[in-house]
Amino acid sequence: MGYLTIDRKMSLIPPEVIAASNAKLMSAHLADYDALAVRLARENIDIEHMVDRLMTLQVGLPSWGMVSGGTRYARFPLPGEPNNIFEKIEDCSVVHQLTGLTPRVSIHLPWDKTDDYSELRQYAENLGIGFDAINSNTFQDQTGQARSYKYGSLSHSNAATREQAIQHNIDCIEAGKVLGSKALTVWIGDGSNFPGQNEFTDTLERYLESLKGVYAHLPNDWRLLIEHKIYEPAFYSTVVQDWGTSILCAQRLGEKAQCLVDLGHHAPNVNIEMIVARLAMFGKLGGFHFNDSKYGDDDLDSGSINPFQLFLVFNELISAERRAKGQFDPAYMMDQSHNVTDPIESLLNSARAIAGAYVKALIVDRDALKGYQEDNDVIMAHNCLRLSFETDVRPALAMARVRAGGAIDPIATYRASGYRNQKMKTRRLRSDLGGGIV
Ligand code: LRH
Ligand code: MN
Repeated sequence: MGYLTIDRKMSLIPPEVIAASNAKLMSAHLADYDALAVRLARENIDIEHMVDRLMTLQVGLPSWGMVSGGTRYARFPLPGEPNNIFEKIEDCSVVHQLTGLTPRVSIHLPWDKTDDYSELRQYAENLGIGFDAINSNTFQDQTGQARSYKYGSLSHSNAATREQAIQHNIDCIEAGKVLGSKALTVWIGDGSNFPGQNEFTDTLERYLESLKGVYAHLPNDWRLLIEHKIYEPAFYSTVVQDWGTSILCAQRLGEKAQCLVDLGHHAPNVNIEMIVARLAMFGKLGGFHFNDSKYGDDDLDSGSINPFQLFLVFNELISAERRAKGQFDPAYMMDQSHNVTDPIESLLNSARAIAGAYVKALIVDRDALKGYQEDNDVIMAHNCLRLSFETDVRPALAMARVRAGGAIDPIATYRASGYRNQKMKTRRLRSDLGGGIV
């Protein structure tokens, strides 16, 4: 997506803390690395090449995931959690410093609204953090807002309400241009709770008409990412309910419009990796919100419930990348809600799970797989994937982190730094216990 590499000028975890933590683990790490190198070499895989590829992987962090998340029942504050976008970016820089994998934050407006976005950009770049897709929000009403989104936003029956929602998305693009972002993610909660409440075609036509107004304001090098979701907050119908609706809208809007796949936005047991293959085949795979779920849109840590599915998604991504001969760069971002863990620790774990799925997909013997598929040798084809998934690639992940100035064991190093304890002393303790995602 043409994002510039940003050099961190200030490190919030003292490098000596990382060095001391790594020193304890280095000899075991190097022994494990050499063993994996030998194991992979037996399959003609050069581990150094894998590590080089891994060091190009970049995953955007969700600004709203830096605070203790909530459900409709309650949110339990975390002492030392951030209170504003500046503090959220501090925590993002810690995740990037320890993993080398997360150089950008995806912000949400107006949750992260600030008076001076160039000041915010400067602050973030000083900490080595850039800005990924901007997320608009027309699923909540803001104090003093002229028209309510209770019955919808971009698809609302009232033109003035739609115009208000269009203007908000345009404001998001304007803020993003100052921040150096290159994409706008549009997820709307528009839908209905009762049969008869909405006319399905009227609502989608209104949505498309509104999005045309937003699309017209996109800079040439930007993307508009359409995020579908099966249900919630609407519980009978959702205007952009599935990938089919999303791709048809993206095709209708134009080449800068693509589809974003949030792993938690599908009915249980939907074959998400096949959706990824389909969207890639038609050149409309624009990005991801990585997370995991067991029941609904649970926004749990990536790879924490169904790591095999995450691997199968990356298997399709590597296959699509080969087909696209390089013209392929979906925006990888996380979208998680950390209700009972320290968000930094969950994101450190999730970045590692995503990197693991990526490397395991890289080591799949695709020529052998193709042969078995064409020979309908079912077991051997399946085992091609199983073998890679069952390969312990952690030494390669750790080596990439070390070479990026990060930690062999990010969680242990983070805890050794006492970062959160420090923030408990300097940050205001939030008292809002109410429900809600943030
Ligand atoms: C909707 C969603 C969307 C965000 C929100 C925080 O469920 O996935 O991506 O705007 O979560
Ligand atoms: Mn999402």
